[in-house]
Amino acid sequence: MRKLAVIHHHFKDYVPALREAEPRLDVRGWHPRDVPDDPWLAEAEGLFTWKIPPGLLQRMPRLAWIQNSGAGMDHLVNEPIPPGIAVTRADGQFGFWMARYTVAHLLTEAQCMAECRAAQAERRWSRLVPEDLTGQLALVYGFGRIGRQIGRALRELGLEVHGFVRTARADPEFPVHAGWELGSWLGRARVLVLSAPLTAETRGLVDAGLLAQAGPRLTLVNVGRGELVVVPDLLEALDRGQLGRAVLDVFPREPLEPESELWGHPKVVVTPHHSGPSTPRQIIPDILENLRRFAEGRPILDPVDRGLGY
Ligand code: OXD
Repeated sequence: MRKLAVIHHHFKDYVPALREAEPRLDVRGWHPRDVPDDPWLAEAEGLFTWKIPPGLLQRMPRLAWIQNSGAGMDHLVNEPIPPGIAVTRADGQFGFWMARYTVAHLLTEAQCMAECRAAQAERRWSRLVPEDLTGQLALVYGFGRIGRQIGRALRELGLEVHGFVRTARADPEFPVHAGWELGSWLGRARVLVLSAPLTAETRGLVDAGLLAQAGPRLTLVNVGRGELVVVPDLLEALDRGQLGRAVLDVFPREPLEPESELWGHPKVVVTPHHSGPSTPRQIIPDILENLRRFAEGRPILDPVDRGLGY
């Protein structure tokens, strides 16, 4: 029976769920803080984890597969993972969740929700006209499974959606451009959604230079990684009215420091990295095929390209 170690802060949720999903596996789990000196670990061929505790890999000489418990891989980039080990990510249902998140925040603006609540509180009949989003431009930077799902949801609201990826490609569903073209589209955009992984190329993408090309109605939504945005540049651009609003679910340091200016800024919405909840219910359906393959000793599908970082 092949062994899958679960080293995860939510191992108590994941171990029974993984056992149920693939009963042919011997699944055992520990909190990353309490990994024991157990000879079973040296036998394990699989590892389900988020951050790898220091020294763990050296104790797992038979390891052949690491399943990351989320979509982002940036925390694994500098891990000394031997090249023969397949590493897979899970974006699970994140696309649906992040689409809901993006739509919720955009509609809150377009439907004048805050103004309606304020008027209600004053028992005032206010003739507020919702904004018509039809035909307005939505740019989604990072157009893999997650970005595409966000794009589809925005298209359902009537927006014209364009995707941005590392290398431009023909796409049957949406216009998809190379990332470097983003700036030239920004001035006309109503919303820019960041759903890209953190890589050397995307770090600091939204900086003063890019924001100088934005328009005052632009809403920035970041569900990717905090480091995609240069926060001081963003604050300055918001203060100067170079863009309208920022909805941020991710931050360079999490939890966001209590003293951060972002908390109290009138044009910023801060949410606690909750746009794509990672739970067994979200993750396991996405990794089922590889769990099966692992149990049967067959090759793992879709390992990440660690050179690219996703
Ligand atoms: C992820 C995350 O990458 O939760 O999955 O941020």
